[in-house]
Amino acid sequence: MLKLPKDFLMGGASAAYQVEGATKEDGKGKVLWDDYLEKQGRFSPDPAADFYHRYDEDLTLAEKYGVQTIRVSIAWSRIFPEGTGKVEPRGVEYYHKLFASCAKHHIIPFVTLHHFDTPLTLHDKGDWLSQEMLDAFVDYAKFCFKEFPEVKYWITINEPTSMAIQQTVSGTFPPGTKGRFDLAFQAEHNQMVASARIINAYKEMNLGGQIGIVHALQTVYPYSDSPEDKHAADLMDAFEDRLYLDGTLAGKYNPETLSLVKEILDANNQPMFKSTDEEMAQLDKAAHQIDFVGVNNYFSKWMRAYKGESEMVHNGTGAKGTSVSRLHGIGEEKKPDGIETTDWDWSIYPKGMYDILMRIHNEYPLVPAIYVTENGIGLKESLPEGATSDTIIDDPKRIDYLKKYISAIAKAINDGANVKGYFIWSLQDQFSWTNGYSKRYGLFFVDFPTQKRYVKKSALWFKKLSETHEIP
Ligand code: BGP
Repeated sequence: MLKLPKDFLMGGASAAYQVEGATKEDGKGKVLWDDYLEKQGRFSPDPAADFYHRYDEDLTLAEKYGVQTIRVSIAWSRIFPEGTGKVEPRGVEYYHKLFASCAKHHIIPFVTLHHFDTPLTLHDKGDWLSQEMLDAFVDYAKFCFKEFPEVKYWITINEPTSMAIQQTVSGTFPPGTKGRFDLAFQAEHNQMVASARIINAYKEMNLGGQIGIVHALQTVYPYSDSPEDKHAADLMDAFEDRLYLDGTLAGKYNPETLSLVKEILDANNQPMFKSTDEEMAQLDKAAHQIDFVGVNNYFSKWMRAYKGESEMVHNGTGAKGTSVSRLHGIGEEKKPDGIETTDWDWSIYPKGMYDILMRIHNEYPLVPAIYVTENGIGLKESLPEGATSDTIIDDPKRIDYLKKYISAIAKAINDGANVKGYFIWSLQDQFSWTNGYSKRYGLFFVDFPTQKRYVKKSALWFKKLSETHEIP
């Protein structure tokens, strides 16, 4: 039986906008999503899991089921409703109460400063493309470091790539721009610079905690052994993984990575992103001080060569087999026969998790530790008729998924990767940015209309693993 190390942390993940609800309460400022979602009319971020009022209930459950650590994010616009300037004391107070509740339940908070929820005022000024946003983010981070000394683990930014690619390439995040690879690369470089400035500032403040960044990392494989398909895989990898591993964990961009990026941009007649020597010095300094990298890995990708126009169809409803992803200048996604997928077309491929952890271990030796900061499976789940508060929701697919992926992590640890913890996405069922409420990931089922919580079988499985460190 595979085992995890004794000091391995078992956790649950969340993000402010996906769990808190209460988007109009206690002086919270608007974020990029509020008006956008209202206009879209598909679903509302309220009530989410009403964590703003029910955090203690969720942390009680978490403690009971062996969750030793949680990922939460601070909603920047609860603290600075306008992004900068005036502080909202009720927002500050809320997070002090949340962290006190964590301490009461012996749960370590890993706190993300930006998880896809830019304050509207700064989004309107260009979001990650604006220098003003970068400076405001550094100020907000420093405020948090001083204000919340009870936090010992900080994450600067969640998934810079997903944010940028969805904002300006696939158009699935506000403002919904499509096909602008140049803007995505610039926004990603800017996020890495902002993250580096924050890591360097945190280290100067000498607060004794740890700090890292979280990346969405998908292992990319060629669809066939042909040189064309292999090259498409290399391009996709540069686009989604390699540039950010280089920038944040090596502190410099490998010339080969840059030439792949340039090839994508040239094919789309778009300019290369800009960087300055001073920014590169910040990246280099941060890569030598970063304490950990967070890996969010759910699925892997297979690429084949493609010469046509870009075409992306997002499966946001769970209608299996409806996703399309063909990117001009990169390639086409095509899964080999026999690869299992979820209803949202995400491949289930634990070897991809093993491969990405080993890649970081082998190719990015500066980073001292890795946490798997998100992994899990979205499923369509419902409350059985006549359910009582003791009803346990059966979720065998989740248990099977977790078993396979956590085994892949254990194997990577045995092979030398310094993976220190695992956070399931997600702690409880939450609101999903582009899927609303029907894609459930939680260890705990949330009946959204009543906000009642129900335990899933995976929570029992998780508890056993957390207590024994043996993968059941
Ligand atoms: C990650 C995000 C999370 C979460 C998760 C699941 O990219 O960091 O915020 O949403 O993916 O994605 P989805 O909700 O689209 O299924």
